[in-house]
Amino acid sequence: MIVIHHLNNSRSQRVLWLLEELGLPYEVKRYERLKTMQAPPELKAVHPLGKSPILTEGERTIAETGAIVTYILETHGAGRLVPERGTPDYWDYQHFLHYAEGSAMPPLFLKLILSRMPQEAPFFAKPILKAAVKAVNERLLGPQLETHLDHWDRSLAATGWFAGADFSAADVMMSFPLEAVGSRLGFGLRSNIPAFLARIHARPAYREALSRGGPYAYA
Ligand SMILES: N[C@@H](CCC(=O)N[C@@H](CS)C(=O)NCC(=O)O)C(=O)O
Repeated sequence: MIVIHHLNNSRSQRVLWLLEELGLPYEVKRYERLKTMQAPPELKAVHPLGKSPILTEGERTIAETGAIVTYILETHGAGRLVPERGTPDYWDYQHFLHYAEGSAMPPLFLKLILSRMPQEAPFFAKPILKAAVKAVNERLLGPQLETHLDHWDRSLAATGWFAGADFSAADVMMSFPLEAVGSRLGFGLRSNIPAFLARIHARPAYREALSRGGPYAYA
């Protein structure tokens, strides 16, 4: 049996959604974030990195969402939710499968961490930190995020999906960065992104995954 070690309000929600889309049986083992937002230490007993998601099945333990998604598709997917190998859609699929965590999430995570720093600093350091965070946002993260958002919007323009004419696991992987931006920052005038989110949030498998995963602030 596939077991997903799932942290509340986290990117792990995507894995539950993928399993629902494929109609596969699975168990969810839920973990609650600490006040610091970190994962509880019990997750380190499952995998040394102690982050969610983690998949276990029999003797196998896999961490890292992209690897988990690939494992599920290759061992239980029977070719579903992956474009035909070698086609342009397949390479778009590969791009988004890796890009979601490799390139889209790091600036979002950095922005979140930096936004918290002034609040948590002693009062005398707050003004300096605020100015430093503002400068990093204006010079580095802001322009980078604009480039990412344009890439998402343009990629969705033709079909409404990230890899070809059909819904695929690339859409599942990309859901979290889009939801994270949607919940904190917004998309400006880029209409293809909110349309994509509305479409995935209406899918029965997405709704079912929410009921299995518990609280999720991004949907
Ligand atoms: N790139 C990794 C990121 C894993 C990750 O950072 N997961 C977060 C959940 S959103 C987590 O466990 N955070 C708690 C912590 O870092 O202690 C993946 O996609 O699996």
